[in-house]
Amino acid sequence: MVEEGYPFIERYISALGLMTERRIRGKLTGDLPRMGELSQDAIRPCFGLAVEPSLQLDGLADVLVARPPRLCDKCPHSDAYIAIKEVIAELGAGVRVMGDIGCYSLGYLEPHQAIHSCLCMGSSIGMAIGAAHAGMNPSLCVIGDGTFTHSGMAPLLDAARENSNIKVFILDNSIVAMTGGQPTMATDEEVVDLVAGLGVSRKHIRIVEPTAHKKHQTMATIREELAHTGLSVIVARRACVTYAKEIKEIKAHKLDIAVVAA
Ligand SMILES: Cc1ncc(C[n+]2csc(CCOP(=O)(O)OP(=O)(O)O)c2C)c(N)n1
Ligand code: SF4
Repeated sequence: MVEEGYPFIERYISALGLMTERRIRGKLTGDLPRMGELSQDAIRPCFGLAVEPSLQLDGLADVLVARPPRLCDKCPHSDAYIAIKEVIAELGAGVRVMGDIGCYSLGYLEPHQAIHSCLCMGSSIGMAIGAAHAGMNPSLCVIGDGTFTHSGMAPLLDAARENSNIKVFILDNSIVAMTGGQPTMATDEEVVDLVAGLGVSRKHIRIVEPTAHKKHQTMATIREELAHTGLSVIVARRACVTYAKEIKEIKAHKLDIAVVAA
């Protein structure tokens, strides 16, 4: 039984009593690893096949230099992180930014090293609320438009109800980029309306355009909201460059639906 993820089917089959006869082998029997990728090398021994020696070429390591994954060139998240980091640097050491899951999680790595946590979808806002309760000031977090509409709205409602002293950056790139460019549930003004609908004061919902050209404007907006004691949402709005074509198509399709509905 070669099953990705949790040994779900294997467990149900074992509940039928088949596993006691050892007819089925898999993760529960320890024949396959429970963690990591189900690579050919992990599976081959189950069929009595030897693991093939990995490719070793003299001097290969000099040519293929290992490097961590990184944001695409011209990614809007890069410009958002540059502005956020420059403002944070003005505040001195020790400022932490709660991160979330999406392309922008790569902001944890070099060259940005701009976020300091990454737990699960939607966790950044709740973590920032908790940190603010524990006395962290400023308490900052970043979340993508896809993740915000997936599981970030409930904690933002919480933050709005108690006017938590946190600064939430919604990185609205108009797409769910990390998982392959699926349509996002809300972008542009829809995000703003959602945020306002959850109870965040429109005065403290700010829109910035993360580009190198507008960096100083973005930084000024961040500084203004840092001076406010209470909840602020700063929407960094700029479309993902890699999925530009798909975003155009999705927006045109949405417009068609709106026209038909009207
Ligand atoms: C509970 C859960 N469901 C799905 C995923 C897969 N996943 C990883 S990132 C992501 C969304 C990223 O979209 P967005 O927040 O818009 O960020 P972007 O990648 O566009 O920067 C999803 C659905 C996950 N990590 N956890
Ligand atoms: S796919 Fe889009 S959001 Fe993701 S790193 Fe590339 S440009 Fe940035």
